Amino acid sequence: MLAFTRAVSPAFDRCELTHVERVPIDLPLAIHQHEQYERTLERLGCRIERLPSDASMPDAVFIEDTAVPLEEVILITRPGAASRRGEVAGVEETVKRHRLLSRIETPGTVDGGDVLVAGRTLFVGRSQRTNAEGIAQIGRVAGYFGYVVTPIPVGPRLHLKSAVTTLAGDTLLIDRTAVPAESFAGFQLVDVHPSEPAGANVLRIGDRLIAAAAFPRTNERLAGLGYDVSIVDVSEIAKAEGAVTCCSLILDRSEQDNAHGR
Ligand code: CIR
Repeated sequence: MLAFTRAVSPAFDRCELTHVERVPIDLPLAIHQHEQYERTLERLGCRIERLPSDASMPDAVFIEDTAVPLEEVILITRPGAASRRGEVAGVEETVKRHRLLSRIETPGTVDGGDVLVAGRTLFVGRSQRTNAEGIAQIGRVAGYFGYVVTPIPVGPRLHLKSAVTTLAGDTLLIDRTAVPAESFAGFQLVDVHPSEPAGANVLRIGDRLIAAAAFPRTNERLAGLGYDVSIVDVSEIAKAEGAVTCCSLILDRSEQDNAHGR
C-alpha cells in the first residue's frame, strides 16, 4: 500500500477553522506527531510518499481532502474552502502516474473528508465544504464505474468522516447524533462511546485500524470487539480540526492491479 502524506505547513496556525476555537498550535509537536503517524502507517505496511508544503497552504497536511482514490480512478477534488484550492495541483501531479484521473469542476466543491468509500457504495456528505453540484459530479463519474452514490446530510461536523468511518467491509463506526444511522442500511454499525463523538474517525489499513489517543473509551470498545487498533497522539492536528483519516491518501495497489485485470 502507498500512503501519500503532506508536510505540516509552516503556516499551520493559519488553518481554516469551522467549529473549534482557535488555540495556539505547537508546530514542532505537530510535526513530531505527524512523523509518528507516518511511522505507524509504515508499521502497518504502507510505503510513505510525503509531498512538500509551504506557507501558502496552511492546511496542506490534510491531504485526504484533495483526492478520492477509487480502484479505477482517482477523483481530484475542488475543496470547499477557497484557501485550500492551491493544494490540489501538487497532489494531482503526484498521483497521476498511478491511476486515471477525473476532476471536480466549478461550481462543484468536494472535500475528500466527505467521501466514505464502503465497497461499491460512496456515501458523500453534503456539508459546508461539499455541495450538491460536487455530489452530482461524483455521481456521474463513480456511477460510470458502477458505484452507488448516496448523499448524506452532515450536521454541525466539518465532514462526513468526522462522524462515520469504515471498520471492516460491512461495518462502520458511527456517531449517530451527527449523521442519520438509517442512511447506512445493510451495514453493521458500531457506536462511538457517547462521551467521545469525535472518536468516529478511524483509519482502516488492511484489517487494522489507526485511532486517535483522545478517544480511549471508543478505542477500548473497538479492541473489545477484536479490532487491532494502533493509537496515535494527534492533539496538535486536532486543534486544526484534523483527525486520523485526513492526514493520508491511501492507494491500495492490489486494487489497481485487479482493476487492470492483472
Ligand atoms: C479545514 O478546515 O479544512 C482544515 N482545518 C481541517 C481539515 C480536516 N480534514 C478532514 O477531516 N478530512
